[in-house]
Amino acid sequence: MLTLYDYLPSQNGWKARVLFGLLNIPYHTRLVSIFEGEGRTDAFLALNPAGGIPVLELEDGRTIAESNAILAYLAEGTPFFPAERYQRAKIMQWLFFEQYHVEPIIGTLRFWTLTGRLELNRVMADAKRAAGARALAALERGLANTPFLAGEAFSIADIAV
Ligand SMILES: N[C@@H](CCC(=O)N[C@@H](CS)C(=O)NCC(=O)O)C(=O)O
Repeated sequence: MLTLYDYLPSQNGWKARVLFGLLNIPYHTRLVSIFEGEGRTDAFLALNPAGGIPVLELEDGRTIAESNAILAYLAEGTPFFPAERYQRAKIMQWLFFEQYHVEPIIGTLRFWTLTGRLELNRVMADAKRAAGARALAALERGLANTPFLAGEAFSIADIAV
C-alpha cells in the first residue's frame, strides 16, 4: 500500500489527501512532527532531501517529494492529468504557477497567521500581501473564460492552486 508522510495542517499534504479521496485509492498515513525536528532526521532526509512533507512512499520503498509531483504521479492515467500534450502543459503551467506565486506567498501568509507569526514578519507580510493580490488577479484572469484552470475539465492544477 502507498504511504503518505503528512502533517495535518499542511495544505501541501491536503492536496495529496484530496486526490487520494477523489481516486478512491487506499493509503497509509505516517504523521511527521515537522515542528519537533522530525523532518531533519537522517531517516526522513533519506526520504526527502529537502526535509518537508508531503512525501509519497511507493510499495517498493521509492519516494516522491513535492506535493505537485505527488499529484502528477497519482493522477497519471486519469482524467485529472490527461495525456494530451497541450492539456498536460497547461496543467503544468498552473502547477508551476502555484509553487512560485501561491505557495510561498499566500501559503506563507496563512502559515504566519495560523502560528501567530504575522506581526513578527510585518515588513515582509506587506510585500507578500501585495504579491498575493497580484497572484489572485492572475488567477481571476486565468479563470475568466474557463470553468477550470486548465480548460473545461477539473484537473490536478485546480487541486494544487
Ligand atoms: N514545495 C513543497 C513544500 C513542502 C513544505 O514546505 N512542506 C512544509 C509543510 S506545508 C514542511 O514540511 N515544512 C517543514 C520543513 O520543511 O522543515 C511542496 O509543495 O511539497
